[in-house]
Amino acid sequence: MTLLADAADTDSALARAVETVPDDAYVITENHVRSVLEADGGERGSPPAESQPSSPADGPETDPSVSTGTDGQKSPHDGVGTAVETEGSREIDTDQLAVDIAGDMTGNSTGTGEYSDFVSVFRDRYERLSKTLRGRVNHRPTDAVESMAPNSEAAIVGMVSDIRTTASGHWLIELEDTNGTFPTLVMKDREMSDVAKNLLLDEVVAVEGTLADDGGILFVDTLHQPDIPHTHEPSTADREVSAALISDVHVGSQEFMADAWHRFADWLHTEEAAGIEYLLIAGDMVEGVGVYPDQDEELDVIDIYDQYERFSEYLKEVPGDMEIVMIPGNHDAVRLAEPQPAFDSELRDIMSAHDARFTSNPSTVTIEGVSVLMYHGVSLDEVIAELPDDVASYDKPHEAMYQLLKKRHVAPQYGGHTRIAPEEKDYLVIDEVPDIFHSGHVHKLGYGKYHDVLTINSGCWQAQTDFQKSVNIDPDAAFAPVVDLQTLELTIRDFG
Ligand code: D5M
Ligand code: FE
Ligand code: ZN
Repeated sequence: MTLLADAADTDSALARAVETVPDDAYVITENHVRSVLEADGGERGSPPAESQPSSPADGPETDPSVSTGTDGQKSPHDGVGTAVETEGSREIDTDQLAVDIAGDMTGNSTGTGEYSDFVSVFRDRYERLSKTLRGRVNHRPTDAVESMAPNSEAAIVGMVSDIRTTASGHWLIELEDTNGTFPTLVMKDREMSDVAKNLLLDEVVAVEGTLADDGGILFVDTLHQPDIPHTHEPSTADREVSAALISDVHVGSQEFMADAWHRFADWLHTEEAAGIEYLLIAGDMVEGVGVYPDQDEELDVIDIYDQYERFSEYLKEVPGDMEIVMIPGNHDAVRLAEPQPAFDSELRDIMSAHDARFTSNPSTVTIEGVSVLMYHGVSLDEVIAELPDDVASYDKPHEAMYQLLKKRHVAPQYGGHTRIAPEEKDYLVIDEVPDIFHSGHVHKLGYGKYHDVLTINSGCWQAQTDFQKSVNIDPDAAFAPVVDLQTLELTIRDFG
């Protein structure tokens, strides 16, 4: 209505809009009107240069409160509803695009939830994580340690099966391997108590120490996590190309920030963004239904498939030649338990416009030689809840991600808040050191480097919900972290 009212000749614009609608349409949409107005030469439009966001923030240090775009301007996204948007001042040589995906478990789910599945997934986790630890200590199986002489030196590689503090503040950690369990004690004033306080159940560690006088407990001298070696040297692209890393779009929520999204998509069409050939989306494309209690009161689109249709329309605003990779999150219409398989064929069909790639959560996506571990991030809530504030907090979500890197596992703890499906193989183990670790979920922007792994939590595109207000979560919305794949330099663009 607004578009029609503002048109130079409202009556004729209306008449032509009615003419253009297909015979099977019941309503005249914004798109029909826009196509008519555009055919008129864009009466409401501005010269292309001005339709770009005025000046998104240049970098992390820049004031993020930069205004971008102006309502009502003609923009490349005005043709939504049909094909992907390809016009704009940029063009990608699609022959040069290089994507390789590892760790996709879609179609390989074997778990039935039986006891035997838990045995095999734990065995696999233990085997793969202990491999990196075995070289660092001269370990013995727990049953062999049991029969060692009192006061001897011993080492164990095991999964944390119990952890508690004693009355005097020491850490009592029970370790489990494939042969049994053995109790160990980390003294509170020892250096490694810093590691002990950051341990979670079910992660795999190595300890070295001395057996007690009665041989029944190991006093720990050194405690190792699998961790990221300091020697890790990230790979870089051999041409000038960048990737935008986003997550938590939440289309279908009343709080989805459509205007900010339009500004982002418009900006991607500009010369300034010409090098951004990849878009990685780390889950929560849509708001979903029934994810949290009372969520329906804040839904803008009630049907889950309609939400994906709507998401797909927004995605079409992004340049058609960009390479897009998507993993699901906890609001998406795939199983909640991790690893989450990729979107099924029905959802892929809805989101098919860009020929995007769909892979499981988590997955390792290598673009132009740079490996990106994409993980939605549900376990971060648990890491933040369980570990001390100074190592993991919502204000510094990237530091909570560092903890996952140290544990070499994206969701170590079973039976807690994060739902984990036992599979034959533990897809949640971080086998290879990634060059970039990309998560979302907590709706907070945070980034940093841990042993040269660029770690990014990409915030969200959803303004504060009632729930978030009630628990004082202040989301970082409408930021787009952009990584230069040749230098691994990060720039944060603000479209809010
Ligand atoms: O969750 C975004 C963030 O907010 C994540 O840290 C969980 C938290 N959150 C949001 N809504 C709820 C409810 N209702 N209960 C508990 N925690 C919540 P996301 O799942 O990405 O929307
Ligand atoms: Fe989310
Ligand atoms: Zn989420």
